[in-house]
Amino acid sequence: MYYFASDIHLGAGGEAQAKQTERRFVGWLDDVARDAEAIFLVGDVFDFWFEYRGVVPKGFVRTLGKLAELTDRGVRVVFFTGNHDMWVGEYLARECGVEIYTSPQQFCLNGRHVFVAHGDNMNIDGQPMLKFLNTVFRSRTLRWLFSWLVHPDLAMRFGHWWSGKSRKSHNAAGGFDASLTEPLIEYARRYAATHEVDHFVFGHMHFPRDFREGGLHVVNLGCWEKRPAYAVLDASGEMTLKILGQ
Ligand SMILES: [Mn+2]
Repeated sequence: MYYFASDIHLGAGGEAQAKQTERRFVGWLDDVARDAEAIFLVGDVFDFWFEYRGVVPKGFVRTLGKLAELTDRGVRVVFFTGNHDMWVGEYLARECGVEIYTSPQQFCLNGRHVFVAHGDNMNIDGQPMLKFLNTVFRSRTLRWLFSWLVHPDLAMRFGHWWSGKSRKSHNAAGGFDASLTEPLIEYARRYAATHEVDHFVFGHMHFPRDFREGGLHVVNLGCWEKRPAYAVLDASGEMTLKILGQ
């Protein structure tokens, strides 16, 4: 079995909420690890992450320990960066043994072509400002400069402020409904016209949705702040979206 989850946003909300989310997530990792060939974490696992050469953010020890334990046992964990944790460096790969991807990928799993992407920056071609910001945020040089110029405590304070602001603006823009997922479905439609894909898996929109249209299958994973959801690809190659605890 292959499992997919995204947008856990560890560290978001108050301390109590953050703890509860982490406990649920680690419990889920334990559950699915029983029969998982691989676990795909499809971006925004952390609400904010910035890594210095010798310094990583405090917290998340249960998650980091669990990931290390699973990969030590031979469970493959595939970690996609999202827009909240795009500055993940080599620490998670070295210390926790996860495979890290920073861009969309296609995998062949149980005989099916599965396209996996966090889902941010998928349609930025006609949008110069977004494209520019994307280049700035992903620049290795700027990241290096930032890490030498900005004290870690200040970087964390900035990051949490930025992350909270981005989540709030998302909420204010009409909350979460199915229409949020339309741009990614449109992307999948266009992509599938020229590529062979059986299942698309996206995160980012914080709205769980299982969309089928003819041969097109697009799964949006939702987020873990309110109603955790995940997807599972079974041995027959079928993919299903599930709500945790149901
Ligand atoms: Mn997110």
